[in-house]
Amino acid sequence: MRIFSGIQPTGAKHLGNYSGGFRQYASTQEEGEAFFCIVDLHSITVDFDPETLRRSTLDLAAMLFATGIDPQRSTVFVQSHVPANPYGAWLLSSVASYGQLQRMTQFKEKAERREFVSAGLFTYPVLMAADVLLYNADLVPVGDDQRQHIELMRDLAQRFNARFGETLVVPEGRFPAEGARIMDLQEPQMKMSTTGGTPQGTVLLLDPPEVIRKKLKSAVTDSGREVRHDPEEKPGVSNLIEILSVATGDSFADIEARYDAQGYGPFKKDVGEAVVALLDPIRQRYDELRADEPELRRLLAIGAEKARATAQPTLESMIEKMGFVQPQGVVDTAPSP
Ligand code: AQP
Repeated sequence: MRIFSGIQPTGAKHLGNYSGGFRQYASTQEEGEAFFCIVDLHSITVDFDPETLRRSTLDLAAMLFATGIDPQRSTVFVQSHVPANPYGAWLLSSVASYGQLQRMTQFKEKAERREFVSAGLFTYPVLMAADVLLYNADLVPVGDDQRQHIELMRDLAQRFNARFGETLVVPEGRFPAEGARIMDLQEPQMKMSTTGGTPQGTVLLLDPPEVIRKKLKSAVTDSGREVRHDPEEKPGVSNLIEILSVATGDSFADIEARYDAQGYGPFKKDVGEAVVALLDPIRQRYDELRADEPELRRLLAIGAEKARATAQPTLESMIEKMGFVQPQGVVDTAPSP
């Protein structure tokens, strides 16, 4: 089985990214041949700073390895190192409709929040589709916020195949049973997010333990004292139950039973400690890995080579089926005497 997922080197990664992204990458890599892509071309669809992008691309590589991706087993690469990806996106844009892209909720939400809405932000899901489809991926581990984009890429693959002949594998999304959508601790109606969340409500993977404890302690809870998973009635408490479940592996029922009638104070304290216990070793591994930049670059170069070799045949097949003429014969490029 082929597994593919991408993650943006935008901003500091948070507990939601861990739950829907990193955690799933580490577990799904056991199930087949996995590719994890640092999608830097996606990062330029919103306001960005080139120097920060350079730095955070390597930060993210270190975080992927720190959260358990094994470079011997899986391929980690940077999207811009593989020109086939944006090339494939252009080809796929011929089967993506304007109306369909307009309906993407992530686009609508992000567009609403900014004055300058780049064309890239609009066509982003087509690039995401190319990322996955060029690698013939069967499985795409992602968080809940990516459901619509997964549906779109499945649609594009099917439409391409119907129009030009069987070429692309139609992938399936894999969403975690718990923690598929971690919410902001201060505004639990909103997902925890890099660009749209509150600073106090967003637990960063590199936050020091005392900051994590403080953020969890001041998390918004709901009326009553009951620790019960009910996202409609109790969004704040339900989110904390999900977080505790992600951090410890305990079921919702076990958590509910344990804190029954104890009230929110001890519960929030334990969630804070569980998140510290989860993230502390990750932060330490991250610090070690991030300090060795030549090694990170070496691993990314190996990843890029494997990724190029995997994506190229699919791209060539798309090019061929779409009727583009390929150059033939030997072109003499030697300078004249
Ligand atoms: N709150 C979340 N709960 C669970 N999973 C989440 N993911 C993101 N937020 C949550 C998952 O993290 C993976 C990598 O996401 P990304 O960094 O590439 O960007 P994103 O999905 O746009 O999420 P962000 O980090 O919050 O950024 P913005 O603010 O730009 O929306 C994905 O699998 C995603 O589902």
